[in-house]
Amino acid sequence: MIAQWRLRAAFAQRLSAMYGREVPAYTTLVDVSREVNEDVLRARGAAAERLGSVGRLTAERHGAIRVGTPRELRQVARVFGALGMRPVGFYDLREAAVGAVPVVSTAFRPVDGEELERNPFRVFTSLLTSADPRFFDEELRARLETFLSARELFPPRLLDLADRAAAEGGLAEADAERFLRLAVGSFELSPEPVDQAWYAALERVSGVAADIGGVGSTHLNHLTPRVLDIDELYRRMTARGVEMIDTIQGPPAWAGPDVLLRQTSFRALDEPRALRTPDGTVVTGALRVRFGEVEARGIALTREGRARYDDLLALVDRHAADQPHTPRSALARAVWEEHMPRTERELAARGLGFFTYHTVPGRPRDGTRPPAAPDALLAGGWVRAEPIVYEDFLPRSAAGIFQSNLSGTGARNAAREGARYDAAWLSGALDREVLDPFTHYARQRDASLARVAGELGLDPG
Ligand code: OOG
Ligand code: NI
Repeated sequence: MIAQWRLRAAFAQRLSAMYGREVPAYTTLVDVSREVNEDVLRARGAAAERLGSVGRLTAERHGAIRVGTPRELRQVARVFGALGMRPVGFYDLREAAVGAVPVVSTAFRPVDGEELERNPFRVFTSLLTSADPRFFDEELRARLETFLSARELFPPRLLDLADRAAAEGGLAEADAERFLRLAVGSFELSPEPVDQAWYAALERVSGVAADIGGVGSTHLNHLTPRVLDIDELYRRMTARGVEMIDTIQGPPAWAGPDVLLRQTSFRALDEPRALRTPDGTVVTGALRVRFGEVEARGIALTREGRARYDDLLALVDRHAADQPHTPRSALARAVWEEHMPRTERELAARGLGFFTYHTVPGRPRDGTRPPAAPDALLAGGWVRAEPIVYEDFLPRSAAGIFQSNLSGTGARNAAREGARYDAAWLSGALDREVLDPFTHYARQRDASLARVAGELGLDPG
């Protein structure tokens, strides 16, 4: 029996090999990431592994895919469910301040700590919001839905195997092989000709709408390795002549603790695709939708910490509007230095970051009773705090990544009322619960505190 986590690791590895064949610049990105990680490990030693072991980091990837209908999304959930990945978080990219995109998204990922350590593979999954009248009028919506209902993204055999893997916790070897082949094959770029006029009609709304609804199958949009020093990676990729997007999304480079997620990408590249022209002939054209992205992960923030992050983003926006000639990164650094805790200790003490707490063995028992509050336990040397890594995504960064890889701006009719898509709607559409990331991190922290309380004999509550 091949357990689910092994299926997940094998799937991630095969997908990576496939994407390297399809998009050779991705291989460069993986090579440069590896070099940067080796250099950082050499320079910083064990400290470099504070947010994840080298083993985990080296294998770590996230993918991004895009689908058209709730039915397709439910099928995706079955395929990823087989790999022990559950939907976590709801991201509404339609509302993004920077360039709205007609999708709502979630991320499929392993949830508990042991599973993440075994293999943290995750997939940012977006669903086209064809019912949102700000993007699609009635006629286009009807055409879109007819087109999408006629396509089959996942072969029935794959879905059967997926259900079996989820029910039984894995698959026998031969079935595992079949499952992996069919699953990877479902995300390959199809050689089927793209209907040029239909693609162009959707492109007028958004390049993402065309990429999703203008073709007869789905494909991996990008695959993202994790790097320990994203600023250095950006410099090295640029030095190699790879054109990167203008910025690194997320928190700025600064001297304080790394939090949440920093991401950047190389620009979408022309890929040869077969196109069916309006007179029916098939020609080789080029479409530009797929890219390579890289990310650095930091400490998960609590709701309060996240609110602080969002406030600081808005503050940086205001400064940037007032000082258009100063680089945004410099403005952001100054804002962070003023408003963000500069140490992990302070991040924990102010309740802004998520940590797990661990009893310090061999602390001299000097007759005093350990205090109850985590902060006092830390200050008194009874416990140490280990950061919880942020395993999720950021809507504004995601919108920035989407947008910077689109050529046109698309069209959104702001006068119309938007269709309601929210986390509850998505749970219903998926027919499984979309987990709330904050609840999940809090649960990890609370379990560690309960353990500490037991070990130190603290009063419960
Ligand atoms: C997804 C863009 C968002 C991320 O890492 O934030 C994303 C897409 O382009 O389909 O992948
Ligand atoms: Ni991504």
